[in-house]
Amino acid sequence: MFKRIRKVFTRFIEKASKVITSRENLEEIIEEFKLELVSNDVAYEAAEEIADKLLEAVGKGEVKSRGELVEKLRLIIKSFFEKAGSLDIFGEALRHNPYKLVFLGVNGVGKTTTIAKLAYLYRLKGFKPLMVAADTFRAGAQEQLRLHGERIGIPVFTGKYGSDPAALAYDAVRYAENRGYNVVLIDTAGRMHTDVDLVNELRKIVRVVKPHRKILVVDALTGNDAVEQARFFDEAVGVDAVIVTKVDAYEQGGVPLSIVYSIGKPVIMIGVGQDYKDLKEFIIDEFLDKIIPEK
Ligand SMILES: Nc1nc2c(ncn2[C@@H]2O[C@H](COP(=O)(O)OP(=O)(O)OP(=O)(O)O)[C@@H](O)[C@H]2O)c(=O)[nH]1
Ligand SMILES: [Mg+2]
Repeated sequence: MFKRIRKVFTRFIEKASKVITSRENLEEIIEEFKLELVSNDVAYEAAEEIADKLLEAVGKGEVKSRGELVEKLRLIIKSFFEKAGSLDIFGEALRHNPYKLVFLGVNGVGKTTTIAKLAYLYRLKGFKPLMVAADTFRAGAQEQLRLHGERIGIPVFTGKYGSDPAALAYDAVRYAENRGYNVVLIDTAGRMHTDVDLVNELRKIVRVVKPHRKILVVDALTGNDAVEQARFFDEAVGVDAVIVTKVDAYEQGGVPLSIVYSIGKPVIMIGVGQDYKDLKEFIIDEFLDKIIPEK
């Protein structure tokens, strides 16, 4: 997990701390660092801001030792995450009844699996979740969610293939209201994000269901594409928070940072495996500990 970006930080800190007082070749070292960040999925603008802020801090004499360099790097990156704020989807669920979440994302990123993991987590925390298979498009999608539901013992609201997903989702919310479900997790069809029909369909679901939050799911392994998807969905439908999946197999490391930087919305959870328990809260300091070596 995040091994490659950690190497980039480690190498940079080694090199830069040797010349931090003389500043000899420091600009070149920072330039090289910037390019290495970019090649590990850090969005170019984010890498540039890291480099610029670092140079500025050195120029002002704020960074004179390895320890100060490490600290400054952490602060710069942490500020990106803090700007995006946070979202507590468990705390919010206590205040709405039912709490409605719609999940967005292109095909294969892990939406359906993530919904099952999250429903599992909600139940562990004492909620009564309902999963909704509003993917009436892809063959097998309804069964797939139902199978997850059977395995974890959480009900799934299904409908007919080819039927209107917005109408299905609307019915599901009414059903949840009548049966005392307090969290409704709505799965949607994943297709190419450039698909106009999909975007219209998602907009309609959002219009009809009025979800409290729209959660985008992206696959870390797709790198820059995940960042592009985030930009696209945020503009087309609006995104409140992001869940990054397949982080267990992801070494580059830049995706969470780039998404937060690019759309200014928080990453709230990460998928770290294929089990139902493999969904973890994203904690900024833990992420920083993983990518930046100690002082
Ligand atoms: N290793 C790993 N695999 C994951 C993770 N999340 C999902 N997967 C796998 O990714 C594959 C696709 O997951 P789905 O949940 O079907 O993806 P989807 O976005 O619903 O796909 P569509 O319905 O086709 O749009 C499955 O094999 C999952 O087990 C994760 O965090 N780690
Ligand atoms: Mg799915």
